Amino acid sequence: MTYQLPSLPYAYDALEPHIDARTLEIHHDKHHATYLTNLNKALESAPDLQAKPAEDLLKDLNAVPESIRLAVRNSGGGFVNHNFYWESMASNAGGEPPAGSPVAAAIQKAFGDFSVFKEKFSTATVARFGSGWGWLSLDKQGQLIIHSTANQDSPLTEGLMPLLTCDVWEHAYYLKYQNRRADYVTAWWSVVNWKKVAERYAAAQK
Ligand code: MN3
Repeated sequence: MTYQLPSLPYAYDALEPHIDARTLEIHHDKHHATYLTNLNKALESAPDLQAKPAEDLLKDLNAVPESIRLAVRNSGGGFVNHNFYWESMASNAGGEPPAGSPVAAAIQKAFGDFSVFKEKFSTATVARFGSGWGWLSLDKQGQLIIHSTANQDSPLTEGLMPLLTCDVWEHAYYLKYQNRRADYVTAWWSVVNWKKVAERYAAAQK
């Protein structure tokens, strides 16, 4: 069994005008698809690993043979991170977490005001040098943290539980925003799927 490319959970133009249809189409159909192809190729030599959820490979990269470990880290990370990114967004979304939800309370407790959280997340994400991702995750103690990863590295590899992500590879924004990464991140807040983040947070509490 090889891994399959999930369909986008919405139409290409669903995140307009914040994320344009052309960018979303190329990002999903070409970039995401290539990570998947390369992950499946890498695992041809380790068919027993294909039975595991791809997330599990990233949680324990040491269990992956050394000859394909870097390929799994990069292409497996690219596959899993993009699945997570698509679901972190939705049309008619953005705003703040559902009022009274546990995740809203946790953000307030960890960062103070929601606007402070937003500013810290944006700063950390925009500042990621080169290509990578901005994250809101739970650490091993169950505390909310804002961090970023390089390339296609996954928080799962660091023992963290991701709740929300923003892709800041240039392919995520260059057609519409060119070099203006900060403008893309500002626009991205308008499509954050807080309902999904709340679900992930609730699932992590069990
Ligand atoms: Mn990407």
